[in-house]
Amino acid sequence: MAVESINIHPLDKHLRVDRIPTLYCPGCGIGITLGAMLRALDKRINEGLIDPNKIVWVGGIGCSARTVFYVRYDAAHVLHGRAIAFATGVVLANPELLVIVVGGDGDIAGIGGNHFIHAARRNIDIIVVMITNFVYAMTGGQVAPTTPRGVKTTTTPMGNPEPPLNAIKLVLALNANYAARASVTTPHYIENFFYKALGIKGFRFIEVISTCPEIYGRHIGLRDPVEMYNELKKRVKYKPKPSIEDADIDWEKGIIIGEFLERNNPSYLELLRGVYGK
Ligand SMILES: Cc1ncc(C[n+]2csc(CCOP(=O)(O)OP(=O)(O)O)c2C)c(N)n1
Repeated sequence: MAVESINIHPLDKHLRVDRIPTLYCPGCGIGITLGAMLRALDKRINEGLIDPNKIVWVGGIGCSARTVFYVRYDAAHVLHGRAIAFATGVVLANPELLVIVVGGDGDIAGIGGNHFIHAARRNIDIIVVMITNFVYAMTGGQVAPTTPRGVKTTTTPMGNPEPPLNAIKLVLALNANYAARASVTTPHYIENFFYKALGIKGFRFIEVISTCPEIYGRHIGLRDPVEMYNELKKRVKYKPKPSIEDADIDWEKGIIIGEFLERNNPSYLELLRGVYGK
């Protein structure tokens, strides 16, 4: 085998390999997430369902959002919290594009929360993958809207007094077409759900529960990458048809993953065409 072929990974064609190694910490789950997403995308491209020249990735600011920096596609690295707003503009300007947003729980559900709500309400034709690590990782571990109660972070040194926001429950209350949750300990579900989302119109949301030993793990006493991965793995349970109550995230009781919502409401582009008649 020629030396060059040994160094070619099957996903290299989707990646800006010149930008690798990434900035991610050892044990971070973001690479697992991106790998699973790219495997699903690869399948859809090979099936002829998606034109690789018509894909746009959009990320705000944060470790998770930075994935868009590594993909060999048109990509926009925009203001913190504004990825969904930017993605909405992209798809309205050119409805032929497949627009994928990747971001952290702070980016999507915190500072970008209003865009998130209204994109789901309007059923905007984008896919949003939110990587939940329960903290603002890139800036050093401040409390996020998803941080569980009681957890000590750099900005809640006495323990977080606030109840967390549940992004799946929020999406279920709105007009989106798809909502699923996976975990970096179950990459095949990330791949399956993203593959499914790639074949649906309207607003599609996937939450990926991630390990973050360097920042979140430090706060909860799981600083070791293997230990944090194994502790998360123990708690994650797949359920075929999870209910809205199953969406609760409780580290002690376990975290249910699965497809919480799948429907075929008219997407925003379809609603617009209905009004403009084209
Ligand atoms: C308008 C604005 N406010 C704050 C920041 C600082 N900032 C950068 S990333 C970030 C949070 C990152 O957390 P999250 O979105 O959850 O992503 P993660 O790094 O955890 O993947 C913050 C507050 C910024 N860049 N811009």
